[in-house]
Amino acid sequence: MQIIHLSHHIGGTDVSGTAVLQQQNPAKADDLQITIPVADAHVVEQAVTAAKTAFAVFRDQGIEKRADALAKVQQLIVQHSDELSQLIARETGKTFADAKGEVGRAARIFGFFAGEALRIVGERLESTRNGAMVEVEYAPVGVIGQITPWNFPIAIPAWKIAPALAFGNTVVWKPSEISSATAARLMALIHEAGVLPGAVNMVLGGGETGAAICANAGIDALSFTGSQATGKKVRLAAMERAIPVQTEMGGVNALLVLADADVDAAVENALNGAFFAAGERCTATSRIVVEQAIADEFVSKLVARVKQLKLGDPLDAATQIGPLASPNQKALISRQTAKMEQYPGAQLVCGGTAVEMPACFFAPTLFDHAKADDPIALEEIFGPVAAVFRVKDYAEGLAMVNNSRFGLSAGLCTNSLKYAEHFKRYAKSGMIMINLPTAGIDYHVPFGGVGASSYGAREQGRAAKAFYTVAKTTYLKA
Ligand code: UN1
Repeated sequence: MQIIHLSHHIGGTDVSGTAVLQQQNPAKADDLQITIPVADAHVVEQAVTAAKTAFAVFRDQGIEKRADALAKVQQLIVQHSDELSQLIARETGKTFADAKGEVGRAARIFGFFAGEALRIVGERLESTRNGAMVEVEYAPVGVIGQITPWNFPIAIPAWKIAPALAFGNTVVWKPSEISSATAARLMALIHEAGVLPGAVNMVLGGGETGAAICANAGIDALSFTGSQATGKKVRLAAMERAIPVQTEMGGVNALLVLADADVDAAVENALNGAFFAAGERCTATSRIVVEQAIADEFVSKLVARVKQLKLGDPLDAATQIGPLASPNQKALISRQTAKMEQYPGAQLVCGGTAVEMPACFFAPTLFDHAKADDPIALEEIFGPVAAVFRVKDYAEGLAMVNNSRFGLSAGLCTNSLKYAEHFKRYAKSGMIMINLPTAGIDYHVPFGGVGASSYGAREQGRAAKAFYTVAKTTYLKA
């Protein structure tokens, strides 16, 4: 059994505290034990002070220095890729292969924003008043409070921390208590890369630590990815203090499969979206909406593929699906699935709560004949559980896709340009996937949803500038 004691990281140094929280390997309890201190308002205040002090220096250090430091973080992540991926697998249950992909993505995000630091483009215009000019520059916001989830334990921190730094901000970051060891390794690499001490500060803990960040008067903007309930708390705290906020939450994402689609390819898209990464992606497919004409063929092919999925130790190269991230997650997904099983209408076709699974594993579960008001249509299930909704045609399918207060990612499988164009225009969603799984996004383009899925400016790609800068308008007369 390996034991890892974690510390906060404030102003360039590790700050220890009494271990309160714990995380174990969700695949096997005797492998790894991580102990985590909890930052209270006082520790958070120290971190905010360090970030404020660093901001005064960091914003004027020059864009080349920032770019170099971000590029160095990229290089260090690549160098430590195997070690980081193993830790992610052991800490969160993500498969080693998925973790490797995520670590690579995190590295590239730092690389992308190293470039962005060098092109913070402003504008210069003539004033409407003769002889005067107007300049618009994009200045840093200040100290950004960031709260990140466990399901992408390195990529999501990367897509918040890298743009914050690229545009000259400093950071107080609280990672999830389920992925704090991975966070601590990233923090150490950021430090090793030569980023100014205090520019990124990491405070560990659970909900109360997050609340202390949100309430701290020194925080200038808040960025959050996680649950609906916590997202709402973060937004309300930001409203109270009138600071910018972005919250990325879940979705009840739908994949619409039309009768003219390549059925085998559509099955693979559904399989990937619904079950890969054990369904623990905010972009995962939980509603598979299928045109009646091909529904029997589609469901039997999908069930055959689900039954072939190999569950096992995340470190084993043959494993396709690891465990859920924690006993709490397993209890939650079990409760939600049981609710579906008891609901009249939908039929369980594979998996389900009756299948006994060791540790935090949960059987990939599929329902058929679900209806618009089934529980799975209403609330996100952050696990390997999905339902097929049968519809008579495209119009009914699109209405079913849009029958949600969420709207993060919506997929369509078709060979028809007409339907693809229509779907792109009328699906109520921030991201549209044509003949691709609903999950699996690029880092150089905007990411985010509509409705209850997302709030505030988009993340990632060049869109990140909108959140991490403030437009400053100067009127100038010589
Ligand atoms: C992906 O689908 O590749 O928490 C990423 C999440 C999202 C990221 C999805 N913010 O699952």
